Amino acid sequence: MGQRGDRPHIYSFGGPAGGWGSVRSLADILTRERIDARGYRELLRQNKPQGFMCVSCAWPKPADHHPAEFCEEGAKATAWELTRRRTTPEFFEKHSLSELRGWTDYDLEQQGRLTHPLRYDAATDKYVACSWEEAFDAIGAALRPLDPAAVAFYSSGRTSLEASYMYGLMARMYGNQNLPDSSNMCHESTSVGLKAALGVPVGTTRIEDFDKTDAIFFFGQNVGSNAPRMLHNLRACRKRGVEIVTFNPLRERGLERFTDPQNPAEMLTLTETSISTQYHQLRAGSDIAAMTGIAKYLLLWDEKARAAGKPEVLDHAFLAGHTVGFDEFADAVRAAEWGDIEAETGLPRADLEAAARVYAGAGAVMAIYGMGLTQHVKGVENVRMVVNLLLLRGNIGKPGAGPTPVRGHSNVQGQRTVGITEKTELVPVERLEAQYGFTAPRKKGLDTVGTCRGIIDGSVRGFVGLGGNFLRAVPETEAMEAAWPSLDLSVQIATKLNRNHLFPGKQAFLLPCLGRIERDVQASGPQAVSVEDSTSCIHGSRGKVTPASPHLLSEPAIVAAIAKRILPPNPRLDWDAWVADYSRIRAAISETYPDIFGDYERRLFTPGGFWKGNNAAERIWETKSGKAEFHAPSGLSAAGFADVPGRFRLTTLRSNDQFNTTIYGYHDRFRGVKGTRDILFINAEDMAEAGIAEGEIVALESDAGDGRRRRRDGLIATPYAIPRGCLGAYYPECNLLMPLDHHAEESHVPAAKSVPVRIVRGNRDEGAAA
Ligand SMILES: Nc1nc2c(c(=O)[nH]1)N[C@H]1C(S)=C(S)[C@@H](COP(=O)(O)OP(=O)(O)OC[C@H]3O[C@@H](n4cnc5c(=O)[nH]c(N)nc54)[C@H](O)[C@@H]3O)O[C@H]1N2
Ligand SMILES: Nc1nc2c(c(=O)[nH]1)N[C@H]1C(S)=C(S)[C@@H](COP(=O)(O)OP(=O)(O)OC[C@H]3O[C@@H](n4cnc5c(=O)[nH]c(N)nc54)[C@H](O)[C@@H]3O)O[C@H]1N2
Ligand SMILES: [Mo]
Repeated sequence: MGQRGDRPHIYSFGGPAGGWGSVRSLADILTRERIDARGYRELLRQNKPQGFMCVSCAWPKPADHHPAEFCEEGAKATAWELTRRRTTPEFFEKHSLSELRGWTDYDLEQQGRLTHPLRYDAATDKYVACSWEEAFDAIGAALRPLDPAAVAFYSSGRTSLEASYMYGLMARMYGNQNLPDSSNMCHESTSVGLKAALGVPVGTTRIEDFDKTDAIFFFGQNVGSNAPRMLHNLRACRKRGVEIVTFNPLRERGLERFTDPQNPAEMLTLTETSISTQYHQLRAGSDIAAMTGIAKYLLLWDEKARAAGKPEVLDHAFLAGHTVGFDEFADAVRAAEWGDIEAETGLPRADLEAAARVYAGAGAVMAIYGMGLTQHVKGVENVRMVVNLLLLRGNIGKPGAGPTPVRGHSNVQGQRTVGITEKTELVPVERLEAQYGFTAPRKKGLDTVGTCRGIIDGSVRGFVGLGGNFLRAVPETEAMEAAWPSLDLSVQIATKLNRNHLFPGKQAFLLPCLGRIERDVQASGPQAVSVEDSTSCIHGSRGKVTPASPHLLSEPAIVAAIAKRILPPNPRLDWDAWVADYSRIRAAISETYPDIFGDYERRLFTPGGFWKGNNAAERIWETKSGKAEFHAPSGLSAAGFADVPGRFRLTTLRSNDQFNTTIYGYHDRFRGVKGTRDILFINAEDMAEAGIAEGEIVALESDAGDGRRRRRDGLIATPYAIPRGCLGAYYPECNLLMPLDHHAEESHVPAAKSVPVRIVRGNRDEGAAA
């Protein structure tokens, strides 16, 4: 396995995604985390009815599941939670937070599961064990006098529907909608873009659509690392001859070839399925241009066909009956110049013609996408452009077709469903008010960028984090780390130690909670929770493993305890009764959201989940116009800054050996990187032009032109198949290069996929520009 300190090693990976490499990588991590037979048994319960739902990605869990419905990444996430390592109060006696701030993300989480509630002791700069009562009382005493507008309640998308509902309700009863969440850094561009275009904030497809599709267009999602179970669906598509057209600046192995690690025959014969039938390495941030090029051909071919009396290429009946804005969109597409499209994408127009041919020839098209589209200044326009493309041939609301955003965290989509949002219009406030007898706030709350701004300018005074690693995941790392200690209160509810925990507010608590795989026993007996996957299917999840420590509380129990300290007693809301029996929380959820969660309890363990429904999938458009809406893009680039000599578009990447800020190891197998994460992926011609030698250590500096110095040193220049003018480097280590203001318009998702930077050679002091 790739450990830091192994000699950094860059090699050319010749194998497929999955395959023996995946089995080996998994075996390594199971050994390192000291997983025994019990742990292996748990893996077999993963993503099965009555089992637990994987804590890794949000890909659907099918009803007709594989004998082992997990992947390398899901198994790593399970092992990470089941580890037998422990981070105890004795550990904190030995290490001050100043010392721990010198540790890597990997080393911090590698200490294992947190075992006791901890209070920060400023005198010794250490965490010390405290009782739950002491922690809750102090948190209540600190929060009550604060202006509710000055407190943020963050949550990461792993938290269950039950805990999320309680958390959002608590914030609103406390007096704010400051509910930033990981979605604000992720698929918020989808939630905003799809909602405006189609009236639903989520994808319209379901797992069955893979059986009916004729072609898949794949934008900016790294399936092999980040949603590997989807490879099974893609492989099945390829076996039926479905075309898969991929747009990605990097050659990602999972999008090229795949061997099913759970198929012994394939493993033994080393059979591979090639995944993409076309692979277009466009420049980062140029997807609008690429789709404009495709649309140009479609419009052209349609005009010719109609003139010649041949079958039309566009679905005019659908356009007339179901859409608005087509003419403006078509005008914008016709007006775009080929020279500009080629310059922006770096692709010859023949490539876009080939992609357009596949699109025009397919009866049903799915468009699958991820962070490569959402994390740009024009991230919402990227999403709208996907919709434009699909609408041209009626590819929404019919079998085998539709937008398919691949959500990140296992319940990130579900959190929105039950009220984790800063936006009043997304919550049934009147119903909440009637249900609980209070006046809910109407003022828009803080999202992630707003919370960061508030922490930096001092207007946010209190922060509660329900999971996640906020400080590490957000942009502008240095200013954020500098400002954090001025908070009056910071509370972190977590399973493992991470960097955010090392930056305490004036008062700080680190509260250890149960993970989803663990048995959660409350007054009425063992409890289940639920999550919503990327295709809007809701699944029950039951943990069975003995908790990592007898002192852990569940997330619902922790939220309830804080709620009781900060809210006046309410005869309509018995927090203790909810914690005693989670079916009461679900009953409350179904009262607030009867259309989605009717008969919740009975349907909880439906194989494959129960579907919450999707109007756009039935061609009911709940948009302003009542139709599906085209959107003419404002320009060809999504980057949000001009190309000038020496300025690069940096795209920040996940390795195959991490889950967001959790670093499992130092081996990015598919990209051939071992022993280090200090890599700068760069085009060989760009290296030659700048005179940079392979393996040379360089730095990146922010080139945002805002006068602020941001610099990342110590990157190993590594020639890679990436377009000229683009660079790749790992998240979260490069977040310090991201300006806080560099985010998607409308959705405010930090624009992590094209960050303006310059390469700097030489050591820190010389700083000679390349
Ligand atoms: N194992 C594992 N699984 C995960 C995660 C993890 O960290 N590890 N994270 C989870 C979370 S929260 C999320 S949101 C998802 C993230 O999963 P993804 O959506 O796959 O996100 P990224 O890994 O950031 O990479 C996105 C891909 O976009 C490409 N790309 C970059 N810029 C552009 C561009 O401008 N255009 C196009 N077309 N492509 C571009 C990159 O090369 C990369 O292949 O995965 C989830 N699942
Ligand atoms: N540059 C750059 N920045 C990015 C991205 C990028 O692509 N590039 N991606 C963005 C995206 S898509 C996302 S989603 C965010 C991720 O942001 P977050 O969701 O905030 O971060 P994670 O790394 O997933 O959080 C890991 C921590 O969660 C805690 N944890 C794990 N399981 C549990 C649990 O069951 N309960 C509780 N309470 N805590 C738990 C552990 O303590 C662990 O250390 O980062 C964003 N930041
Ligand atoms: Mo995410």
